[in-house]
Amino acid sequence: MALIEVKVPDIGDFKDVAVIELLVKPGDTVKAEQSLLTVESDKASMEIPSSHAGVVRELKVALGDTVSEGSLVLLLEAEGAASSPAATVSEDKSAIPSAKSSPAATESIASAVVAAVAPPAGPVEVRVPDIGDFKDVAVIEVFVKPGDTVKVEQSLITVESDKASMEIPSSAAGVIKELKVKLGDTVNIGDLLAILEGQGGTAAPAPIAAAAAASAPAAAVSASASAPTAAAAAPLAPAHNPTTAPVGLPHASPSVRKFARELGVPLDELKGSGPKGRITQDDVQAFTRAVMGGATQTRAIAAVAAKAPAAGGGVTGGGELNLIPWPKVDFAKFGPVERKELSRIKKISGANLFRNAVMIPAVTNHDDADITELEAFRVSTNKENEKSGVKVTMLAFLIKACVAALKKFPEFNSSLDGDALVYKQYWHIGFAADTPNGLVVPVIKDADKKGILQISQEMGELAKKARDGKLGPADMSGATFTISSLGGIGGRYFTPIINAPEVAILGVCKSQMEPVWDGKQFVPRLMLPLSLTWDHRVIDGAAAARFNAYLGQILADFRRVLL
Ligand code: CAO
Repeated sequence: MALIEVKVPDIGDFKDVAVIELLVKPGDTVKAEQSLLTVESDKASMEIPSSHAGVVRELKVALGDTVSEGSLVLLLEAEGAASSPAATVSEDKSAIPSAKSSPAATESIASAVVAAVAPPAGPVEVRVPDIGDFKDVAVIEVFVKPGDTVKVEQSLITVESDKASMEIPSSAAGVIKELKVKLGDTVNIGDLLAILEGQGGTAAPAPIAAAAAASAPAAAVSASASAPTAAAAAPLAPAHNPTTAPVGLPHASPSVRKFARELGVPLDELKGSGPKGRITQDDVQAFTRAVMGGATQTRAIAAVAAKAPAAGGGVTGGGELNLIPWPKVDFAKFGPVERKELSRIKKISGANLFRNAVMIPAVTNHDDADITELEAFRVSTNKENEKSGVKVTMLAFLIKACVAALKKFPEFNSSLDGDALVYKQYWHIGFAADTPNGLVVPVIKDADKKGILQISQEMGELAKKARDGKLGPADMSGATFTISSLGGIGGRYFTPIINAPEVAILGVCKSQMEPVWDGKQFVPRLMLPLSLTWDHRVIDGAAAARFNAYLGQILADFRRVLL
């Protein structure tokens, strides 16, 4: 097998920087551009991406090592590489997509951030400096507010693309008179961030990590090491106002920040166990476990609990949720036990399910659909297509039927965004797949444009990928509605949990023959149990009942899809 040497690409003037995180281990499959490790100088941290896709054979660096451009990071067995025993391909630097450099791009971080010039007179405009290849990047943190006094190079905001996050420092010292950006805005080079009443001392406007970002566009960069500032906004922590949170930015790499945001973990409530108090992925997972196990609460949940009315009516007028602590039981006292860590998927999906169950006022409507004719059609189609190798499944019909119902009731295909509803003009349907490691939700994209055979085939491929643990983030993102089918297993009805930010989910159980009154007599019909859970902030009970009824009509007579 051909082995590829993956080396540190051109990372600007970063020299002898410490390896503070290893993001992969031998045996892991990595994609081109996937982050392999995080390095940190005293000014910034940066994730080093892989130049190739493949399987990690040997790590050549350890935590605490220092690396520079050209240092060997690991040996990779190339994906689909032609077999040539023990061949070692030395990586050509020009082939590293993230390492293309220009003279301007390789400017040193240190020189980019200082270069003091004369103090300004009167109001000073602070603009977004040259941030390399970053365009339309989102403002994800705002550290200051009008009236704050800031120093030169003090971080004002954090921006984030899909590859990196970086803090934008102030080019001048002074008092903030006006802030021109807010959370969620997108910014570009030259955009006005703030107007300061100058106090003397300005710097060349460069983000703390801009030089590094420009010289390594695919490297994720943040300047957390030197950052003074506030807390990240997190889904579980609406009470955290980033503009008023206490000073002291949580010290974590971009990937850990992203991971924490996905789980809804407020980073500012964590104590880092890494070097210099850096918050690691393990710290985020441990915090999630502690919250889920009841051993701790986020400040936001504690605040909600404190404000919630007392159980049973709250005659005291304030009250609490009165949650008692999670029971701590020494199970071994009662018999032999075995302790096993939850799988990674279970840990992540558990945190998401918990948030969705707690935060969404969800209601479930149950109904039945008569699929007698549809099942007969499915069986005969499969007989005719026996040789094609594609098995038409009931779930494929359900996906198509749901698309028709979603088109008729568009709010089921929307998401809440503050006080607005975002109606999606695309129909990507997720389906829950049971795997040995836990539940995953691959997505059939553009299901409205695909036929039953294509949907069945794609579902088969995605379900196999899911079982083999090979689904990538792209396979599991973008769903507008989800179906969870237990039809192949059994049961009558259940209450699926909505996959936020979607607003509804359909649960399906095993169909069975039932006596159905046709007005004159009972006739045997194949009935499919449907359970639709919906977000009551977006959908009303009547709409949900209509959605289920319409879905039932389509499943009973699929020709209605054409209408
Ligand atoms: N009623 C009766 N039988 C059904 C049925 C239904 N609603 N749906 C499927 N079946 C039958 C199929 O016809 C098939 O029978 P044959 O082998 O005799 O043809 C059998 O059940 C198995 O179906 P399948 O697994 O091949 O296909 P599927 O489309 O039903 O399911 C998938 C695919 C990936 C959804 C499924 O494998 C799976 O993982 N289901 C579990 C999802 C889950 O865990 N949901 C819960 C989430 S909430 O915690």
